[in-house]
Amino acid sequence: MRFPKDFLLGAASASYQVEGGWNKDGKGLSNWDVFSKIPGKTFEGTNGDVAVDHYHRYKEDIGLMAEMGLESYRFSLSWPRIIPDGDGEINPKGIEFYNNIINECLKHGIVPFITLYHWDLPQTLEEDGGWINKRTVDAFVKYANTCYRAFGDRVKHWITFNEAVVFCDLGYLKGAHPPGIEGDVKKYFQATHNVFTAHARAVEDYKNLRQFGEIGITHVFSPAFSRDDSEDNKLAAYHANQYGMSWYYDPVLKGSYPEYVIKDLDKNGWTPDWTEEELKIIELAAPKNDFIGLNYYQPMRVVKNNEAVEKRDNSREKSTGEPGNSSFDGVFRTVKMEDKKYTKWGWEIAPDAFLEGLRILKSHYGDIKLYVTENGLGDADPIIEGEIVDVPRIKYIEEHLRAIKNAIKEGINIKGYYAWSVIDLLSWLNGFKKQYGFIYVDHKDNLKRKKKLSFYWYKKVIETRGEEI
Ligand code: BGP
Repeated sequence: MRFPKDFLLGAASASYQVEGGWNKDGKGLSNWDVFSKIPGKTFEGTNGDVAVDHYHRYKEDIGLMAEMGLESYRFSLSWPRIIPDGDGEINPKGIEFYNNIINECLKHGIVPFITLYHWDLPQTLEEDGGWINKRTVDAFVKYANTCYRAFGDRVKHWITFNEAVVFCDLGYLKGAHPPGIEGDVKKYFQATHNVFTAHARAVEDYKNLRQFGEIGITHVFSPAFSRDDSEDNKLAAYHANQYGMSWYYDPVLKGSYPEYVIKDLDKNGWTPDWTEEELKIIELAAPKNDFIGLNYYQPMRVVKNNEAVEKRDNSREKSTGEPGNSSFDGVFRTVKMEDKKYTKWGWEIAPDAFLEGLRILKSHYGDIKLYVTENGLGDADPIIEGEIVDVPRIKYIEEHLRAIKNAIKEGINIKGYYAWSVIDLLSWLNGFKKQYGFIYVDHKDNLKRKKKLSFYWYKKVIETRGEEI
């Protein structure tokens, strides 16, 4: 079987992780420009000031994507590059930069797939309360509208937010992302609700403009499975899925929040400050979503937690995705299992759990269109005689593409795959050591680009539309 003709084979990046040019041409400060410079927050103090200098080398990079045969490039826009103070004047140089990127993609026949928000918030908004403050919701809707109007003639695929669970959880519960707040459950739920409201309003607005493209949101896809058959652990997994999946997928796809979580929030005094009007907006926008983007790296293996919550470790090491910590409410714990495989950074490699998760998703939400907007292997790539022989990455992507093929055969509506990442880039908390790309960047030699083995492999996959997988 080949991937269907309308299935896009692509790869992804995000502004802060590749661009650099942090203070170039009128760009405003982002929360990450500030946060990454607080000692101890990132691996060896790495930051995105230069990143991989995509800001200056985008032509070369998109040229390489074209050579690889990439059909679509998912990238994000830096909000403070476009509206430096969040909701004030538009920066023409910011618009020009993204026009250049989009036009360069189109010149090579690469479909641009835009993420509006991949975590770099204008610092002015962060200082005014960030996602807790409803000013940020209004500001986002204005920013999104600016982007539709500037680029919507050529861009027909829009993602509003990337992984709300990650920037809200790490931002307000673990303190590992901006604004660096630890353990504030009330703020965490407020931030998520404000994001869903912003998303819903941005979807409405897009549809009202009648640009005839598609719009959706990208969520982490990390279904929880009980470690074993014990009733306690199965309940723990149910709880994990309610909080980690339903809380995020329901408002977008069903237009309402899951009862199970709402009851808990009520009981604990965590209910967000929401208005009837906002809840209505969320409800009305839900059927207008064209797709949902899934970022799949690993599932969760879950057991009931019996330790005191105070013991929760929120250090940077514990915030980088490796299992082994209790949930914020102390109900469950994620665990490593002896019979599973893990990456060097401790993330489980489980293409079978991906397929299983997709089946569950379909049973909950029906035939909604899906894009896999991220999936890939973070590794320290082997270099042999100057060649980057990233065989484990090839194997990883191949296994996941196979799972997707099987899902398509079962009638699951997946329309594209975006490997994370197109090029080696800055890992938020892990510096440049944890590589994901098809294109290597030499930090010892002037950020020179080099094609990895996976580059040639993915080129062939695209050429043959995955026939050999
Ligand atoms: C996702 C983010 C990406 C990317 C990826 C890999 O959560 O959307 O931006 O960073 O994870 O994560 P890491 O770099 O921590 O390995």
